[in-house]
Amino acid sequence: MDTSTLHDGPPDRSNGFDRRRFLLSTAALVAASGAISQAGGQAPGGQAPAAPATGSGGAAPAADGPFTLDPLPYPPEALEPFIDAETMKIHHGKHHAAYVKNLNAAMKDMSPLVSLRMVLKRIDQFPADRRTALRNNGGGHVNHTLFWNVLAPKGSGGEPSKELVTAIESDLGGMTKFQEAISAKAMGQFGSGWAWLIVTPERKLAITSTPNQDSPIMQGVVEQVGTPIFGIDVWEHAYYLKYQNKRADYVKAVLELINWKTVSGLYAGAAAG
Ligand code: MN3
Repeated sequence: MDTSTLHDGPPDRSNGFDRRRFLLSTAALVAASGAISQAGGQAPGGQAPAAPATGSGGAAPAADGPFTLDPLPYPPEALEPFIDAETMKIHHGKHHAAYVKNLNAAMKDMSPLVSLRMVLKRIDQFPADRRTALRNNGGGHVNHTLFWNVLAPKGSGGEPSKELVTAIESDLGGMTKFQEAISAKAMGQFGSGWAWLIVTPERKLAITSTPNQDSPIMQGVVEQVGTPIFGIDVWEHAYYLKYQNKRADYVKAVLELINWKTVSGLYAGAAAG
């Protein structure tokens, strides 16, 4: 098990989001003793998990295999008017679900002790006939799991931690510069992809982007390796229904929805190594 980006701590259930459960599914311990499906059934501490977001795919297994599609951490309409419910339902219930289904197929017969994070980190070492499917669908799964959880309904995402504010100031030049830099990356990504806030191996914050479903954790694949703590999906499926070709308006809207509590927690974990 790769624990480089995990750290233990009390569950944070702000916004109905259980941080421990999220880390388990993001790190995607493949089958690791069924950790994902267990977490999906009952949150640690015996507290009932957040209600499934109806109509958005639920938590049902997408296919035979270790990966399941977790419900959205909020109802699909919760991000209105910035992101519309229909987009959220299709994005989560169809697009993310397809990544999970195809990921299960691509991981077939692989050791249940191999974590998805380790697979993605060493994606360049996998045989070509599996690499593409793992890269696209494994990346799609971890990227979207992060995305849902680093967003929160407007006004409920809290404030960045003191440590994160300090790092944003020292590494990125402050909050305004951060917003400008990630917006520029999101706008500059030609075609489908993601813009990211990452923690680099030197434990610095940086802004980067990846094409398609590549993740900054994919060594040997991406230009800048790091641990993503926030990302903006700039595939057209993320915004086209509401924003059509106006990607800039969508990017601006996403920046209104940052779940700073979650991003701060991810920063603390990544910065601690
Ligand atoms: Mn997407």
